[in-house]
Amino acid sequence: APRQLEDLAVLGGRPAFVQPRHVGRPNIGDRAQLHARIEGALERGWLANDGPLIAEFEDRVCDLVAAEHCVAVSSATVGLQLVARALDLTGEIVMPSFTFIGTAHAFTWLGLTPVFVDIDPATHNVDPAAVEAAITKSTSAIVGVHVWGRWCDVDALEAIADRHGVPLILDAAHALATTDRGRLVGAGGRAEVFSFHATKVAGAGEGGAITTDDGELAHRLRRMKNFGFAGYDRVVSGGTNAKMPEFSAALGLTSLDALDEFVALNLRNHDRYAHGLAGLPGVRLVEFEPGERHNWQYVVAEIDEPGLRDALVTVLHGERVLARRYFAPGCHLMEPYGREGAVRLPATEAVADRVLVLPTGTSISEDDIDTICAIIRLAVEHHEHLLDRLAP
Ligand code: T4K
Repeated sequence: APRQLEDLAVLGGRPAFVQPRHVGRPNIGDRAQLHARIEGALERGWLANDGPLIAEFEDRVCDLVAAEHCVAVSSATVGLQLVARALDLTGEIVMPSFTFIGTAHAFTWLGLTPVFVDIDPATHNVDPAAVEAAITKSTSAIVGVHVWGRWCDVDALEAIADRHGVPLILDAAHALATTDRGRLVGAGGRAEVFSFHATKVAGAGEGGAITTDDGELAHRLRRMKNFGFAGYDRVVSGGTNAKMPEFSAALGLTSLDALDEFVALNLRNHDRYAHGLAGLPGVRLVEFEPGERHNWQYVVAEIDEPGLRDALVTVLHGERVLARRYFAPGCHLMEPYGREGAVRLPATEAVADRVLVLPTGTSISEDDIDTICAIIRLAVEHHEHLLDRLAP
C-alpha cells in the first residue's frame, strides 16, 4: 500500500495492484456442478424455451422470495418492460432518478415517459411524498427501486398507488434475499423484478426474474416473453423474446447454490471496510438495518468533501481499483434525459456527487480491502494537497 502521496500511481508511483480489482466480479459457485448442468443441457439438446433448468431456476427463486410466482427472463431491464406491457402502461411513469439507467431506459424504450423524482438522502431511496406530488392524470404507474438492496418504502408507495389507482412496480435488481421488518422481498407491488446480471450477488451471466403473487399476471408474462404463444402454434397476445437460456439458468442455479456463502463473504468484506475506514472524517459507509437480511453486494461510501469523491476515483483507478460512481449524475441529468431546463433534484444530485462504490465479492480478499482502505485513508488525510496536485 502507498505510504505517502508520492507513492500513488497518479503521482508517479507504482500501482498497488497488478490485476484490476472490480466492483462486480461474477460469483460462480461450484464449477463441477456448473459443468454438469451445462453437460446435461447439451445431452438433452434443449437449450432454451422453458427447459428443465429454467423450471428449476424459477422454483429456486420462488423459495427465496415471498411471492408465489417467478418468471425467468433475459435481464431485469427486459423484465421491467414485460411488466409494463403486461399491465398495458401508457403515458408517464413516476420513478426515482437515483437508479441505474436501465430502469429509466426500460420504460422510455416502450414510448413511456419517466417522470423523475427525488430521494431521501439518508436512505438513497425514492421519497414517497415526491412521488405523490408528481402524479398527474397521465401517470400510469409508480416504480420503486430497492437501491443497494435496502428496500424503498413499499408500504407508503403501495398506499399512494392505491389512492391513485395505478400499479406499483418494484425494481428489486439489487435486493435478492433481503428482508424489511422481517418480510421477505418479492411480493411487493404488482411485481418485483430481480437482476441476475454477472455483477449481481447471484448471477446468470445475463438474466432476470419477475416475481408476483398475481397468477394471472404471471401467466400473461409467460406468454409475452415467448412471442405471445399460448400453445404450440397459437399466438394470443403481443410479445417479444425475453427468454432466459438454459446455460444462463445453469449459471444462475449454481450461484444460488452458494448464495449463503457469497453473502457471508460480502458481509465479511463490508465489516473489513467499515473497520478500515472507521474514524476517517467525511467518509461514511452506507449501513444496513441490523436484524434484517441483506446480501451486502454493494459497499457504498459517501465522501462529503466537494471534489474529493472524483479525486478518489482517479486515485483508485490509478491503483487499478475500479471503484464506481453509481448512479452519477442521476438519470435526470444523463444525456438522453437531461435536456435544457430539466428538473433539478437536489438530494439526488448531492448523493450522486458523494457515492463511491468499492470492490467486494468472492474475488476480493481481506488484504485487498486493507490496501484499498489505506489508499483511501492516505488520499483523504492529505486531500487538500492531493486536490492541488490533481488540479489541471
Ligand atoms: N435496476 C437496477 C437498480 C440496476 O442496478 C440494474 C443493473 C438494472 C435495473 C438492470 O438490470 P439488468 O438488465 O442488467 O439485469 C452494471 C451491470 O451491467 C448492471 O446489471 C447493474 N445494474 C449495474 C449497477 O452495473 P455497468 O455499466 O457498471 O457494467 P460494467 O460492464 O462496467 O461492469 C461492472 C464491473 O463488473 C466492472 O468493473 C467489470 C466487472 N465485470 C462485469 C462483467 C459483465 C466482470 O468482472 N465480469 C463480468 O462478466 O453496469
